Parts: sequence; structure tokens; C-alpha cells
Amino acid sequence: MPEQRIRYAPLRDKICTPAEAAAHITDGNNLFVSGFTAGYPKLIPAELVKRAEAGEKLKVNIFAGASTGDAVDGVLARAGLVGWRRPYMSDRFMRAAINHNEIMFKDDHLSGLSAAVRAGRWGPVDVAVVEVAAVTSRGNLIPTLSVGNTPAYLKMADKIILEVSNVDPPELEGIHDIFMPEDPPWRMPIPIYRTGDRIGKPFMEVDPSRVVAVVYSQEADTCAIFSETDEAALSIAQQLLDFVRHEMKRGRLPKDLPWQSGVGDVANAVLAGFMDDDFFSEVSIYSEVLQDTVLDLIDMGRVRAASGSALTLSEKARERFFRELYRYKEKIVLRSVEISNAPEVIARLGVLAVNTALEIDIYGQVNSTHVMGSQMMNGIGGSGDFERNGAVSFMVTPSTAKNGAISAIVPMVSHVDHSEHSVDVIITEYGLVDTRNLTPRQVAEAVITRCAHPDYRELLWDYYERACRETGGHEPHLLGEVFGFHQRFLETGHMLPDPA
Ligand code: 0RQ
Repeated sequence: MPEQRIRYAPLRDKICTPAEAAAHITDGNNLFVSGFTAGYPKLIPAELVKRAEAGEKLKVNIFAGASTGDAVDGVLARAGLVGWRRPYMSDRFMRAAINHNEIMFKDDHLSGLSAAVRAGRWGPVDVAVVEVAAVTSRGNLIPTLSVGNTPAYLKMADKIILEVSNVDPPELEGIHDIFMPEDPPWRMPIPIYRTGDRIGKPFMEVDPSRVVAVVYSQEADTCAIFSETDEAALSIAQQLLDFVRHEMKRGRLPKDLPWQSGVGDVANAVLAGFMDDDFFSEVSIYSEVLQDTVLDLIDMGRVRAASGSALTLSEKARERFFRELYRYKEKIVLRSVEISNAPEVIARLGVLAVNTALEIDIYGQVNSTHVMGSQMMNGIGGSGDFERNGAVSFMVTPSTAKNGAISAIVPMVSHVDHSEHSVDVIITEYGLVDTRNLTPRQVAEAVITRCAHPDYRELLWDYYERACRETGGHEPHLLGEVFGFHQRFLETGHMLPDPA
């Protein structure tokens, strides 16, 4: 019923068809969409594709919170309608177009983007297309399952198109905490002192006169970021939990630090590890994307509070979540990404940060984004925000990729996202190295011995020992050889990520 979802009458007058709404978007527009793995618009991009197929010259620049679903990134990339795309994406067609240099892409830390948009550094915000669960009686907007950069996009947009979801319940009202900090030089501290603190309003503010169209959507999120947890992920998670438990028992880490756990198998395995570990009987989660496992932990009574910028749930988990929303709302807070990933808050709370690498070098530099140094995978996302500012920053990876054809431990990473100064603990399924009080040479020796796959240890030792002998120095390298190491993987034909 329109009245239930749109409780502010002037916006009901703007209800129209998706085609009429999309007519407000023209060639060359900067399109700022809601969405952060979940909560992206589902109808408007398809209308743009129809117009392009009918012969209209149309290209738009897409700015989101992070990745969106096929309805935005997939649909628009396949139709060749995207000029620029920022930030993080994970769609295979878009990835291929970026790597073919057909879509312009620049990778950024997520925490600073809302402020960059408010400062005008991303250009004019021509149109914002935003999915909402409801409009309040005063014309404020209730987001769906993500917040991302949407409050900033709404503040800056010339024109706003709302997609009102008929799938996500209006009772989501109350789960969000929307706080927009002032920008420098007037910024004050962000007053979050505990994971679950609420410091803002439960809605996003908008100037209703800039809303040009409102459409109804029956479409649900279709995010596919789930995979089965394998042996390597379980082993990494176990070592990680053992390490933290040990540090806490020795009094070197306070017991109730919150956790951030990135996307992917290992991240899920770490959270799943809390389920049958009585030492971690109640955890706080201060993260970016919350997934199914968080609901499981809440059901078991093991979550003190869970804060993130998005809830990315499988279909089954989403049903359960909507059914018992009142219960989950007590534990979960969804914030804009400039707050969920705020360096200040992450450092203050002492977040234990867990993120995944594509490759790690023997001295602790990490590549999370570029396969073989050249091919963009997804983007740095929030991993840098958390790794740089966490109380302890873990970097995890299986020791090999592509069924053992590629070593994830290399002499020198082919691209740097996180430096040795941001990464504290390195873990593969073979072992763990706490680098915090080791010299670079000690790190190298420990990483080769404990973390590298046995098949690659001899090769790495040979490199390292010759580098020490022939070059010497604080971090010995054989610069003429480092890229030869990757060359052997390129020759196996495994260089391209997931070709579309
Ligand atoms: O390829 O998809 O063809 O099978 O890369 O690797 O092992 O499935 O791991 O899904 O956890 O992704 C770093 C990409 C890891 C992700 C990355 C190939 C491998 C596979 C994926 P296939 P896995 P994951 C923010 C959290 C940056 C953003 C971030 C990521 C594919 O974790 O995007 O951390 N991180 N956000 O075969 C060639 C190598 C490879 C390789 C793996 N060395 N060379 N290919 N692959 N290593 C914070 C939050 O709070 C959410």
C-alpha cells in the first residue's frame, strides 16, 4: 500500500513508472546510487539499457557505496553504459571491462568517500538513485539493508529518484543510525565509545523538493558473496582464534575488543568459530558488511552488539531476519560507511581486524586487489581502513591459489595495498607469524618457514638467502628477479581473474 510505505503525501504525488523516472537521467550524468552489496536500486538501470538499445547515445558514471548487484553493475556493464565506476565492485562483467580499460575505475579507501563527495571532489552529483524501505510522515527516508554513502549522496544531489522497496519491511525503521560528521576543519570527534552506540537519527534526511520521481520495486537483493568454508579457511580461523585467546589470557589484549571480519571464506570461518568456543562467549562486531553468521551468533545469544554499513544475507537468512526483525534490531546497527569504517572509531574501540590477501610478500607487504600486479579483482574496500587502524591487524590467505599453481607467499608483492607497517599478523593454513616484534629478516624467515606452502619453501629460501648474500641490507631483495617469480605463474595461464 503506497500510504504505508510513503507516509509523506507530497512524495506520493511523484509516483511514476520506472521509464518516466529514468527520463531524468541523461547522457554523461554522474549517477550516485545507494547500495553496499545490498540495498542498491533494481529498476532504473534496466530502463537506461532499454533506451540505449533503442538507439539513444547514453553513458553514465556510476558511484555507489561499494559493490552492487547484477541489476546495477552487471546490467550496465554488459550494455557498455558505464564511463566511470567508483568505488569497489565485484561484478565479473564490470571487472572484465575495467581490465580491458573500457570502464574507468579508481580504487579508494571507503572511509573518506562521503567527505570527498561533499567537498565536490567527485564532480557534480547530477542524480541520486536510492532504494528505501519507507518514507516517514515528515519526508525522511528509511534505508533498506545498507547505508553506504547514501546520506552524503542525498545531501549533494541535484535530482533524486527513490525506489521504494515492497520487499524489505518498513519495520526496518530503527535499525539504522545516521550521523553525518562536519567536514574539516570543523569536524568534531565521532562520539562512538562502544560498538552498539547510537549517535544519530534512524533516518536519512532529504530535501523533498529535489525528489523528482518515486517508483515501487518488487525486486530483492541478489548478492552472491557466499561460498563453502574449506579446510584452509577453517585452519586459518582456528589459528587466529587460538592466537587471540592466548594474547587475552596473557593479558596482552583486553577481552572485549570488537571484531571486524572481511568478506570471504576465512572471514566467515572466523565468525563461525565463535559458535563453539566458550572463551568468546559474547562478542562485539564493528565491521563493514554483516553476513548470515552474525544472525546465527545472535540466535545463540553470543553477540553483544553488531555494527556495520550493510547486511548482506542469503535468501534464507533474509527471511529469518525479516520474520524476527524486532529481535535482531536490538543487536544490529547499520551506519554510513564513513562511520562504520572511520579510522578514529576503529582505533578508539581497538578493533581486531581480519582481512584477506591475494598475495603477501616475505616482508609483510600485501596485495589485496591486483592479480599478478595488473588485473583488478574487486578493490581495496574497507580493508585498508581496518588494517591501518585496528588494535591487531590480521592478514590471511590460503598459501596457494589456483589449485597450487600460484604461491600466495612471494618475494615481493606485485602490487601494494597494505604495507608491512599496517599488518601485524600473517596467517595461512600452514601457520601464523606475529610480525610485531620481528625485524624484516626475521619476518621473512618465519613467513617462509611457517606460512608458505611446502612446495614453494625451497624456492623462497633460495631467493631470500641469495638476496641476503648478494644484496644485503635491511630488507634484502634481488630486484632483477622479483618479477621473474611472478612470470612463472603467468606462464601457467592463470593470470586473469574470472574472465567474463
Ligand atoms: O579465483 O574466483 O577464479 O576461484 O582470487 O580468491 O581465495 O576465493 O578468496 O573470496 O576471500 O577473495 C582478496 C579478492 C579474496 C577479497 C580477495 C584468486 C582465487 C579466486 C578469490 P576464482 P578466494 P576471497 C572489507 C573487506 C579486498 C577488499 C576487502 C577482496 C579469487 O578478500 O576483495 O578486504 N579483498 N574487503 O583463485 C591469482 C593469487 C590469487 C588469486 C587468490 N595470488 N593470484 N589469483 N586468487 N589469490 C572489510 C569488511 O568488513 C567487509
